Amino acid sequence: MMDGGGPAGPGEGRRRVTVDGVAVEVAAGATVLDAVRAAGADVPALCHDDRLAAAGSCRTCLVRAGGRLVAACVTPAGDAPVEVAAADLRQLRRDAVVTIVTPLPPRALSGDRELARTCRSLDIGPAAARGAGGAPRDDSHPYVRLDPDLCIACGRCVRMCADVQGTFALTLTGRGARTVVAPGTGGAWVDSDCVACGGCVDTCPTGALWEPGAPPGSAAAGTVTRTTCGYCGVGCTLQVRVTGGEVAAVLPARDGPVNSGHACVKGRFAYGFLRAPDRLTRPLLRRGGRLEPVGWDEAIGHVARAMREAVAAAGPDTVAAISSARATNEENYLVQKFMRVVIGTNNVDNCSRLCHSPSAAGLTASFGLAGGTDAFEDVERADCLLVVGANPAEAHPVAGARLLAAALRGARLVVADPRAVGLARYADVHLRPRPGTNVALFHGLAHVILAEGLADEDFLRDRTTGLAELRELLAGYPPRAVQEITGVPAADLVAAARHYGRARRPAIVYGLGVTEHLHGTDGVRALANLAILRGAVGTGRGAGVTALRGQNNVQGASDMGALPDALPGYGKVTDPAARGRAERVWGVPLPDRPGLRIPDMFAAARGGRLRVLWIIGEDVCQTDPETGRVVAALAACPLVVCQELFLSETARRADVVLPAAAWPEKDGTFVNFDRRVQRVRPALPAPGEARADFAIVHALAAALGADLGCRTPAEALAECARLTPLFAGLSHERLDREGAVRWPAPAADRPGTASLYRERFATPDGRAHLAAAPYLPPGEEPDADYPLILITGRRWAHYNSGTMTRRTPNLRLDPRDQLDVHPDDAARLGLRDGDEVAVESRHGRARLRAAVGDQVAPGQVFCAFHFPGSGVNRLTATRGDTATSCPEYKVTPVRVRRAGR
Ligand SMILES: Nc1nc2c(c(=O)[nH]1)N[C@H]1C(S)=C(S)[C@@H](COP(=O)(O)OP(=O)(O)OC[C@H]3O[C@@H](n4cnc5c(=O)[nH]c(N)nc54)[C@H](O)[C@@H]3O)O[C@H]1N2
Ligand SMILES: Nc1nc2c(c(=O)[nH]1)N[C@H]1C(S)=C(S)[C@@H](COP(=O)(O)OP(=O)(O)OC[C@H]3O[C@@H](n4cnc5c(=O)[nH]c(N)nc54)[C@H](O)[C@@H]3O)O[C@H]1N2
Ligand SMILES: [Mo]
Repeated sequence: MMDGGGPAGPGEGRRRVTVDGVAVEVAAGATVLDAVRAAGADVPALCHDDRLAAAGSCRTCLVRAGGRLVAACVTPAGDAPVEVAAADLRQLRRDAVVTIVTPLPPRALSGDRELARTCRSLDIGPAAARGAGGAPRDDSHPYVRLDPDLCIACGRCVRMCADVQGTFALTLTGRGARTVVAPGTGGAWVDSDCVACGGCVDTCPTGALWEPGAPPGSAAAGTVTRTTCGYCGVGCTLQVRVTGGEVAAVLPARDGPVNSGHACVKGRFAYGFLRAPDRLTRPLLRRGGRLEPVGWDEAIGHVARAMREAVAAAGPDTVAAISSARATNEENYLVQKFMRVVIGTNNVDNCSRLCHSPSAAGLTASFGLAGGTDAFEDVERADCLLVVGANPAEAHPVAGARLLAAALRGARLVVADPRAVGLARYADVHLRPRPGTNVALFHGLAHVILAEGLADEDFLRDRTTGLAELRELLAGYPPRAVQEITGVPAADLVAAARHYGRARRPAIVYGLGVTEHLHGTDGVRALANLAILRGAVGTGRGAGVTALRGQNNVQGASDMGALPDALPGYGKVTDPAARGRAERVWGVPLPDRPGLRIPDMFAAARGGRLRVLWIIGEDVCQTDPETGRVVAALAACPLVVCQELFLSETARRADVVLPAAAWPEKDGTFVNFDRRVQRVRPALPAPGEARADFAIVHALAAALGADLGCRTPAEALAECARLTPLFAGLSHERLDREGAVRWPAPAADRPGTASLYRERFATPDGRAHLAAAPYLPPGEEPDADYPLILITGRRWAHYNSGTMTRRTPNLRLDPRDQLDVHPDDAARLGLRDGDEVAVESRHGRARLRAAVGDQVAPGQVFCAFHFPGSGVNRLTATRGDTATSCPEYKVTPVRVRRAGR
């Protein structure tokens, strides 16, 4: 916050420094370089990047402070006056740059890179560069090119990789003036540990590292649009640069509230799908069994007619919609309003059903609201991180890198995951429970916390309920018993409980390894118990419980009421008061019976009770469980409408396909995993006749003679704000001004809420509720026929259905789905690395390639579901969480054999 300070001295926590006679104020802890820049003076600083700790190695930022010659980037700003412009200093800096430039070839000085600009500003001409060049370039990687001739060994790339990305893929090799960056593994860049976050490219001052879309020497032309990434729930702020109607580059915003100048292989590089040749650009209508291009009016008219007839013939509940967690808040708001107001049904759901619906249910029951309890900044400051059933190194790389950095700074790290995921390498304790046994594991941790007197008794007395019941239940979960159920050695369990229990500010971060189970909601609640026992939620003595939400707007889609039982802001459709609030704004009576959840929609279709199914941005035929039955449901439903970017597995089975705009083409907002509402802005137009989901919903309403109001996304968010206290203070105008606001945002003139529950919990009685749910086994156990447990999840280079990432050069980084098999199992099954394998479950079969390695435990296998050809979700079961129907994707007994035998 700015501080007026007063005339007498600098503001609190700030320092006053004179630079060449100009007085400037800098923050306490600032360097001389910060002061120089604040004064508008310019010195080169070729080994410096604000995102990194200062190195002070290149000597190009020499200035005088208090009469002494210092490197500005590593010298703390003190009271002494700073001299910059003096001729002798300029000469010293020039000499330092000339020394750096001398061994480089002359081309190093052309173009727009930091080194070339620096040379121009110091009147260093191309003749200063006397190197011959000629070292071989490395063009092996689709996104990162290395031209060693231009490397000045400043080490910025190496430090970005290590300190910001946490990957340690790069090193400096060679001697003296020939020292250059190289992959630490030796060999080609594409075979290295690089995860293509782009940090090295972004910081390189010379063009030694560059991305194919922006070669050194090219000027950064075009328009730049600031928006929010549309891949995962981290919510990175990106700058999209467009030239000639195409994306030329995507850079992470240095001031992005979540990412602070960092990105990952998806947000940063995987935009090629936007102009893929098979992008849908015209509506399609099935005629004589084939999908044929038609005009928008005909396509929309066809859908409207079918909806009208279905409602007239058999009532509004014969129509259902799956809204998209990839689409904006405003679009989700409009879809659910359409279903409730125009059709008159609550049959609307979103992908959260497959993902974090147990989080919404569990966190609401324990604490009162359906979001994570604390800000990610607070998680990063925790002194003990408990990372459970999440693989952020691959699924949320920007957050994962920050968690790793916190651990490397000294926070204790406990990882609970059956697999040796990326973070586990750095864990103080790695708990490897048998899949599906979380509830027992968490009860075991709670047992130790209580038994060793590590619980916060005052907090438990004053602000919680349920302790007596929990205490009684936990008596049955001593470490030995828990070892029996989970396979986790009792000593590890005790060690983990002590780390979490003794920390001053512990934090829990979790993912789908907690939710996608038969008892996922119980898992969330048992995990929340730990934070409650420790008083680490609602107190500032810890950063509570954070779910690493999945899709870019899965939090928002639910917040906006694209749920069969909840209105915008989570008021229940069964609650007359909540309905009344919406009815007053929307002007019609609303249906009061909860609608169908996604799996129930499919069951209704198979049973002949559904006439129109409208699927927006979800590839249910690939990503929902037991896809054979999903395909049957679509076949049984008289009209299936699919709103998509591509002819996905679902779209190609639809009767009407509506071409949609993608996130870089749209206007609106997303909500990220720590409840930040952030703006999404169009950087380029959608191709052909593709339209934003927002416009498509409006067109459909108009064809049914209805007007949904809210003509623009801004008006839609404004209307939502009028409807619900949680978002009352939100508007596009405010978000444009403030960047990001976290809900609850009760009023336009009050800040959003970073940490929840400081005064009271949002439960009816204002208390946190401990849950005493016993451990219950997963839905299926392995046996002699299906002896292995298949876990499914994510790989770093692809995103869910892969519809988008498979249409980018990410395909070269990961060309197919693989089945990870432990060496012991591979030996028993006679499998070698790279063998084609047939995988069978009690529900279906898939075909994959074996990857033998010990990331998985013996008796377990792992694969992703990013390629439709492998058919992974033919294996998984429809069965889901008893509270929310979230599928049990994480536990499927299978048998594996070499294919073709
Ligand atoms: N690259 C990439 N990033 C993504 C996505 C993607 O497809 N690709 N998808 C996005 C989406 S939609 C989501 S929801 C998130 C998901 O992000 P995550 O939740 O991190 O993803 P998963 O890999 O599905 O599962 C996490 C971990 O749960 C572990 N696990 C399985 N069973 C158990 C168990 O019984 N107990 C415990 N403790 N752990 C278990 C698995 O071994 C796995 O490592 O990622 C988002 N980000
Ligand atoms: N076996 C197994 N299966 C799983 C999981 C697992 O862990 N294991 N995880 C589950 C989870 S957590 C999730 S979230 C789901 C994800 O499953 P999906 O939601 O099906 O997957 P996505 O690839 O994220 O996106 C679906 C489609 O949305 C389209 N799309 C993208 N943006 C837009 C847009 O703005 N508008 C429109 N109309 N369409 C758009 C894309 O082209 C893509 O085809 O998968 C689930 N399936
Ligand atoms: Mo997800």
